Amino acid sequence: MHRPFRHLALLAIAGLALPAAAQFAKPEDAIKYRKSGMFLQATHFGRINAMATGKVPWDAKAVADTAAVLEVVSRLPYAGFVEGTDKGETKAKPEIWTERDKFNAGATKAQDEIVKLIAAARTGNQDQVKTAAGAVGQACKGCHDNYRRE
Ligand code: ASC
Repeated sequence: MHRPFRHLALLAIAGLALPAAAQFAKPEDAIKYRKSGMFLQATHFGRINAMATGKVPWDAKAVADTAAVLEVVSRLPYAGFVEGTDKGETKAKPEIWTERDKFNAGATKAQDEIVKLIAAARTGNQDQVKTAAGAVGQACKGCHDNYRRE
């Protein structure tokens, strides 16, 4: 490929990768971003969990619709855990950055369980959603116990 065009092609590929590696002007923006993502994730998971456990009347369509949103918002938080953002308005423990592989494994586990929850939500079966939601809650808790300050 002609040199300038090759560079343009590389830029296009980098552009596609942007959502996964969101760019932040300041460290505070990365912190705000991951907290916002976690908030949206917790809100949508909480809505499903409340119906799965019978705290709120079961509504299969609301569960499926909420799961569709969770599928997207659950991908948001992790791009915000960039280097140098363990200080400031955050409960994130510094171990996130010194045990990055372990932290990432916890994040992957949570995301895997969320994928199963979304599949369960599509079936409309409350028992399946309840089981899957329980596993998601455990995965969330596992990481919070290790990597989130009180
Ligand atoms: C939630 C939520 C969490 C997890 C965690 C599970 O609904 O906001 O952080 O579940 O409490 O133990």
